[in-house]
Amino acid sequence: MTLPASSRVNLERFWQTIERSAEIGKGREGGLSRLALSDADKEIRDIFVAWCREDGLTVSVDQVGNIFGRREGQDNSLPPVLVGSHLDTQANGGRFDGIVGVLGALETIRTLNDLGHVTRRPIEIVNWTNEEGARFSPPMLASGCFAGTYPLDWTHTRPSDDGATFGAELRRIGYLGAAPVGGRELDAYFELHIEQGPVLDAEKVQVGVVTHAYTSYGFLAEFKGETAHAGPCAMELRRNALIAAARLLVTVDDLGWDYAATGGKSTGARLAAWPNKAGIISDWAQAICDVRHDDPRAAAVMAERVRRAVGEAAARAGCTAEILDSWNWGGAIFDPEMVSDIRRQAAALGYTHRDLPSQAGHDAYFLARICPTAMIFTPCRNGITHNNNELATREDVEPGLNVLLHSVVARADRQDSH
Ligand code: HGY
Ligand code: MN
Ligand code: MN
Repeated sequence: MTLPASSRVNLERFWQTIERSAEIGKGREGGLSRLALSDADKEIRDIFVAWCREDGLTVSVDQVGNIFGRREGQDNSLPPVLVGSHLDTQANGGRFDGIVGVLGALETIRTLNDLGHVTRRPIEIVNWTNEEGARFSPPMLASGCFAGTYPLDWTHTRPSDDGATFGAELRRIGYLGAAPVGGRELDAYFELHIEQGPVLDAEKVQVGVVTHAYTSYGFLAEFKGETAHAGPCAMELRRNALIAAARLLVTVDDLGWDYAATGGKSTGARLAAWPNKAGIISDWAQAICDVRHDDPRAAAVMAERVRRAVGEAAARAGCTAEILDSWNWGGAIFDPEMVSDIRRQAAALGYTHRDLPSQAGHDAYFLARICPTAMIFTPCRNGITHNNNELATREDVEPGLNVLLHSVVARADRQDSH
């Protein structure tokens, strides 16, 4: 039995889940500050688990806190179709980034329950831990571990800048699950997400068909010097770690401007130093930065220039340097067949749609390493995001929700050999 083409999600029911989420971990007016594994993250996790159970899903939590809700299919020997995103936010985050994808997956389940439609393959919905990397570096930590990129033990040792570790915080909030992390077959992964760019909103296009991802390289660099008095210490004797980190970040910014004409980006994202006080030279500093480009070769050249700049900045400031952590994602990673079907579903549903790349990182980038994966974008106001003024309306998200519903079911019901 196929899903009636006239099937649609229940937009008001979805919007109620968005509004409930928006109450938990409030940040600046209109936004959220729901950092991974915080008390607020626990609160929304508990609500999400309760919703999953109310909707008849079997809930499991893995050893890095990823939450799965499983809906059985007609043939449960077949690998599941996975649908989801993340509920954690940036420190000054919005109410929609990641959240639309998790709650959109839940609404898909609820709509199938309303219709009494049992798909051929099982469907699982998922909330990935620490997508933002705002509390624990790197970003997409738990989906990366699920995809086999990051070892489990290493993942658990990730430190936060408030003195905790990822594993201890999982345990503290009761989400250190027993389920193995990854290592199981998935039929496909879908992620619905706000575009986090201005294109769909500016062109008044309803659905973004995500063709590929900007290639990104991220770095966490640590500098070590020596504390000394800001007055008597001669310039040639100074080993100022804060200056070394600052020099790196200025070089990274210049690099972004060098590539801006071809759409390249660079970000100096974090500078921490100690003691970082007046009158004394800091002997420790950390810097986080990243470079991104639509052309993988240009991105690789930018990354190489960052690696060189780490050593040059350290030498200029009389310090030593180490890249403690680096990450790389993006490229032509999405499944062409799934991308084509999303385009087909959008057209069949009568929505305006257009192809476009993703410039922000997403958990889908790691799922794409282990199974066929695709993303669907919905508009957000002027592309504002990672900002408490991030805004999407019911009208913005409804088309993407319905394309997600029909794309997921078409994939889960397909009658090919496996
Ligand atoms: O960095 C990123 O693009 C992701 O949203 N954390
Ligand atoms: Mn996101
Ligand atoms: Mn984000």
